[in-house]
Parts: sequence; structure tokens; C-alpha cells
Amino acid sequence: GPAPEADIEARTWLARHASGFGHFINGTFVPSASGRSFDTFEPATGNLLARLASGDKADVDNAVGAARKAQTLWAKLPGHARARHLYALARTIQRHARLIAVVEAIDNGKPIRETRDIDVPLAARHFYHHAGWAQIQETEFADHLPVGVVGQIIPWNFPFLMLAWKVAPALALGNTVVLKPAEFTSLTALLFAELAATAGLPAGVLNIVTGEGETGAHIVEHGDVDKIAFTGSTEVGRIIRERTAGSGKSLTLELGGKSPFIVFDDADIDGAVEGVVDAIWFNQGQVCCAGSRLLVQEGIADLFHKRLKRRMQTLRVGQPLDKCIDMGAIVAPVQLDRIEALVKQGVADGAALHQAKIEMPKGGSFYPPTLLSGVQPTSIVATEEIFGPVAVSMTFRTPEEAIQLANHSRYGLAASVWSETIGLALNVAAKLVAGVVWVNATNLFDASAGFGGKRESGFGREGGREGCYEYLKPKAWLGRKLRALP
Ligand code: TXE
Repeated sequence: GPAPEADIEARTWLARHASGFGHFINGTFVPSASGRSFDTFEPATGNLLARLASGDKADVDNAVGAARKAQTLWAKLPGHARARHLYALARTIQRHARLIAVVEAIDNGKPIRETRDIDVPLAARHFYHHAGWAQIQETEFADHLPVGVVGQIIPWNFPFLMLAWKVAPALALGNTVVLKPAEFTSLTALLFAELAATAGLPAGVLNIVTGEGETGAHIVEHGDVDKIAFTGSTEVGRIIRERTAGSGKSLTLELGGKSPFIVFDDADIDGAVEGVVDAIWFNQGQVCCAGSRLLVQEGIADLFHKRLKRRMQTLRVGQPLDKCIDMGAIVAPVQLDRIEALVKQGVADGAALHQAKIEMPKGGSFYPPTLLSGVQPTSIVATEEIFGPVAVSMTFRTPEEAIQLANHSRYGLAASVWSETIGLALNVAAKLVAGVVWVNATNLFDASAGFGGKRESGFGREGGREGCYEYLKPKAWLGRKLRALP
């Protein structure tokens, strides 16, 4: 049928930048100082999508310089004035919601239903929420100053939403930003920069430098950046921690996970099966807090797996812009290869493989909903993040065993507990090592609730009051306070 209106709008926007996107520095698009660029591809077709500027040290220098210059003025604005800017950004996101949702679906491969109903509205909500904190900054955070110039490096699984998680609190509290989107998915960040300028955000407050890992490293190493906020792989998180050690930079890391999804024998089985759909097939399983380790109590394991397989059979994998699909494409061939290799290894380790026998799109990077059951806790598929639509299932007998299995991980990002006995659920929840625990639910987020990990899943919180403190530093009022003592 004919392309929907927003599709045309998105294709027009892409066509306008067909000769290539620049970095967004000091309120305008500029080419790379080196003239170097790289290409990105559409996950669902493999077709060339856009040419992006490759950020070098000189580009990062320019962006940090612009952010530094803007920071003094931005921080001097009263909170209510910054709040007005954040409200304007939130409304801009809502006004252009369809365009952003379509560009995101094309660029990342995720279903339009998700970008439309989750990524984009939640991003707007983050700007509204943090506009509120800016509004009352002088009273709520009287003893704090902004950190300064913040370098933010984000991944490809929720490109626009992760931008909002990072940019909204930073700007609200008086910081300026140099953000590097992931190389696979930079388009909504560039679109947002364009929209933000139109909405009156002062030049230099938000700068976007595109590029691969090397570009991120230049931001991390830059001497005039006060803080790094990173979301991505544990491996790169470790490098960034090493590189910032002793530099005086503040750091927050949101890294990988292998979150347990625990189903007790008294759980609402259909509810829990639907929970698994949200936990591991949402966003093709490319979710840092995905419920990727399914722990099922022995007595219901057969019944649960039977129902789960039946439900898998009804999932639809297809083109991201088709409103009727449940799963779209994997972000890039390299990620598809990684998923395939890990599943192969899981089977070699003795797991039983079940894949839904459903129609799969031709071309592009697609992977079917998959269940590996009878997995050994020591198998690589039980310990490593697969970051794909692969549920990995094990059984347990007692609550103690469930807790032990759940906590047997180097990660500690999230966990989900399913039981109709609230006492049991809450007792188990309290003993899990995880930054967030959901009871009879999964993958619930809100701008007002801090999110973050434990162990090798990183540190620092995003969202809510605690997230604000990550973008503030205490100011030394000690002398005055001491004088005020009787
Ligand atoms: O992540 P990277 P990748 C996990 C997931 C996935 C794996 C690999 O298991 O399969 O990581 O994904 C930038 N200095 N997660 O390789 O490399 C990079 O350009 C500074 C979990 O894509 O960590 C991108 O912008 N920056 C995760 C960002 O870091 C560097 C989400 C993340 O990319 C850099 C994504 C360097 N040396 C992947 N090297 C989650 N927690 O949600 C790369 N980058």
C-alpha cells in the first residue's frame, strides 16, 4: 500500500541529508575536520541508509570548546528559565513524535509499535520530568553546582530514549553536553539536535559528535570534560573506568546484564508467559535489563515451557514499519552473528533448542524467537549476555535455590519475580542482587524511578532525584554552615 505520511516525512528528511550528515556543534551542522565519514545501513534490508561524519580529536575539541563556552551562561540561568527550555524540548518531541518514531524504527530495526508507544513517549516524559527538577533546583539542590561539561556515550538498543535519559538531567541541572550516539544508530540524535535548535535551545548547550568507538575514546580522554556518562558493553565500560581513573572526571556506567526471571509454581502462568514475551522478545531481546535467565520451579516447568512455546508460535517477525509485528530486525549483521554463535555454543553445551516455526522476512538481519531449555548454569549462554531474542531456561526446586541461581552472575542489573504469594515474592526480591526488582512485572520504567546496576552492571542511577545528583557536585558552604552553628 501507499507509504504512511510519516514515512514520507522521514524519507524526505533522509533525502535532505543524502550527501551526508555533519556533527552538530555550537548550534549547527559541521563536517568532520578530517573530512572522514562512515556509512550506516538499514537493519531490515541491509541497504545503505546514511553517511555520517567520523569524529576525530579536532571535532571533539570543537564540541567540548562550544560546550564549555555555553556552560557558564547556561548554568547562570535561573532554574525556571532552564525548565522552559526543557518543556519546549518535551513538546517538540511530542509534536514530531511520528517522524522520530519512524526514523528510529528504520535506523534501529525495532518495531514502529514500540518506538511509537514506548521509546518516543518515554523520552518526552524524561524531558517533562527533569523540567520539573530544573524548576525547583534552587531550593531542592541549594548546596550543589552543576558538574560542568559532560561527555555522554550511548548504545544502539534504545538510541533516542538513551539520549533522553542522558541529556534531560544534564541540561536540567545546568550542565552542557557532548554526546556520541552509537555508530549503528545516530539518526534520531541528529534529528533531535535539529529540532532542539528550532525549539530555541541556545547554541553549544547540546553538541553531537558522531563516530565509532575511537570518537568516544577522544571524549573520554579530553582534558576539559568534567564527567563521563556511559551506557554500553561491560568491556568498554571497563576501558572507560581505567581511562578516567585519576583524571578527576566523575563517571557513571550502565553496562550489561543477565537478569533472572523467576517463576514460582504458584505464579499466574499466563501472566508470567506474557511477562517473558516482554522480558526477552521486546526489542528483539536487545535490552540491557532483559529477563534473559528464566528460572522456573520444577513442578510447573513442563507446563510453563509448553505454554511458552505455544505463545512463541504466535509472535510475528517482520518489517519495522509494519504496525502488526512483534519483532523487527537485529541492529546489525555483526550482532546477528554473535547471537547465532552463542546459541550454537549453548546447544553444544547440552541445551534443548526451540525456535518458533513462523514466517521470517527475507533479507536483512532477522532472528526468530528462541528458547534454550535445560541449560547448565555454567554454560556460556547462562552467564554471558546474548543480547538477542533468546530465552535461556533452567529449573529450581526451592526459593533458596532460586536465589542462589539468580545471584550466581557477575552482573546485577535487574530481576523479575513471579508468584501469587506476595510474602514469598517480597522475601525473594529483597535477597536478589539487582539494581531494580520487579514483582509480577518486567521492564517497567519511569523517569521518576532511578535505574542502575550493581556488580559488573555498573554504578550510578538515571532518573528521579538520585539521578539528578549524578549531574551535580556539592559546593563548599562548610565555612558558612559552621558559622551558623550555635
Ligand atoms: O557495545 P559498545 P557494542 C552489550 C551487548 C552487545 C555488546 C556489544 O552484549 O552484544 O555489548 O555491543 C562506544 N571509548 N551491550 O559493541 O562497543 C560505541 O561507539 C569510548 C549492552 O555495540 O560498548 C557506542 O557508542 N566509547 C548495552 C558505545 O560505546 C566507546 C547496550 C556502546 O558500544 C569505545 C549495547 C571506547 N573505547 C551493548 N568503544 C546495554 N547495557 O544496554 C566503543 N565505544
